Amino acid sequence: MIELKYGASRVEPRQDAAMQRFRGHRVGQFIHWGLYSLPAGRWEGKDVDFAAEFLPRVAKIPQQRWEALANDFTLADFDAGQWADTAVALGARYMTITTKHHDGFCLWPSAYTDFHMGNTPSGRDVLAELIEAYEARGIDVNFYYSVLDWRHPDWRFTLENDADHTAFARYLDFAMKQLEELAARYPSVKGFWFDGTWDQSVKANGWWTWEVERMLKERIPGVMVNSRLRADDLGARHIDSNGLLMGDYESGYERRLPEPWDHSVAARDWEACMTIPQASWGYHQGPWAQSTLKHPWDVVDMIARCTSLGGNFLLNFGPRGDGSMAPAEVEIATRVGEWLAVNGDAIYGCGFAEGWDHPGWGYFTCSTNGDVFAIVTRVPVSGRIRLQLPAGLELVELRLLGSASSEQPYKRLADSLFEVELGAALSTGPLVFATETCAKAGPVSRKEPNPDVLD
Ligand code: JFZ
Repeated sequence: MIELKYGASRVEPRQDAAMQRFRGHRVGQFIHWGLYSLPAGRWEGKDVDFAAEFLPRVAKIPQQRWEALANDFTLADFDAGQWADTAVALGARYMTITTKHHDGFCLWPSAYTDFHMGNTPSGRDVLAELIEAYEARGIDVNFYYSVLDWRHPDWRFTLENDADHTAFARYLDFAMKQLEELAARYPSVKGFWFDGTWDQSVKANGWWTWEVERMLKERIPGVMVNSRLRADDLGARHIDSNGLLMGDYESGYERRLPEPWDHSVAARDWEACMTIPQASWGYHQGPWAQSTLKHPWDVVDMIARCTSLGGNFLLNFGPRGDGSMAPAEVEIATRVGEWLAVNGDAIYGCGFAEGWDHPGWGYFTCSTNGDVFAIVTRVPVSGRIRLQLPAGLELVELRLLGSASSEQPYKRLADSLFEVELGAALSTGPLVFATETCAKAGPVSRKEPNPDVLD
């Protein structure tokens, strides 16, 4: 073990009530909203086929012209209740909103900059409105905060000389004050999701990331902090130089998920975040983004995969510049949420099913009571799946969630191998079977198929 002052603060995952609540959520709504939502990937009549929130950099927009967008951020169609309804429709249990993205614009009236929502025509405190609307519906709110800041004069990507060190020390002080401000103004926030911490300047100041985590936890008991905030004494990020997770959950999975058979990830808490279009977080109006929207069943597959490996899934929404949600995203949220309304027993509060080998046709998940669910997202061309039970278990019943008939026909192929005919139910999307099993009586033996259970 290397002696670290600013490494991980624990060896084992957190088990307090706030952590268990977060872990049980499994489905969250990410929201990227800011000035970039107004041009939405188009500048001077031309589509810029890159993530919409990167527009000022990619299109090299002069700073003054970017800042002038604040005058057009009128919130004509912004209704926090409607956003929260979208989260309810999705079946999300938490929401994470960009309080400040890389362009430095703040969604709250910060005392430490003029570049904020309070100086836009409406002057509304949208974070307060959102917290009220989401919490009224029982949905936790978390804050995304970009440490990287393209606008602040003291931001540095690298620290090359004394002047850089002095400026960047001022920057870290500014960001700390903003975070103290957010914690003081919105004390019911459940977590902070840090971003923009990958530059050498931040890695050289691991102490600051440690100090931010400590400060937030002191002020907001139970608060969650993602691993992306953190760097240790030696500049190692997410995982410290001793191999231990920093922060409360690992947040490195972005627009990619762990391999479905990689059970090793279940040893830690983690969260994956995902865009609805191929690659834009902010709303992008062009065909580059709009022709790549994911199908709701693809989203269900990802939710099931994350749950089966003990992780949360944070699905991103990019509301438009006028404050309205994009209808195509609301539609996808609704379809996913309808599936969760029927099949949520296999997702919420569930995790890795120990002993159940990854099946090619989908995933196994396990509730805290030990109930195991089989989620079928990749249907074999035969229309049948093979269900392999862990050694020592006997199948008592298979129940299709959302189905009127209480039992699903299956037949035994070998001792603990069963075949299930999926049949007509398939047309309704990914199927979920609740399995009921019991321990086999006597020593585990390889029996011949029992003719009584064959159809
Ligand atoms: C960052 C942002 O740049 C982006 O705009 C968005 O907010 C997203 C959630 O986070 O983008 C990243 C961050 C990390 C990786 C890739 C893109 N990564 O670790 O591979």
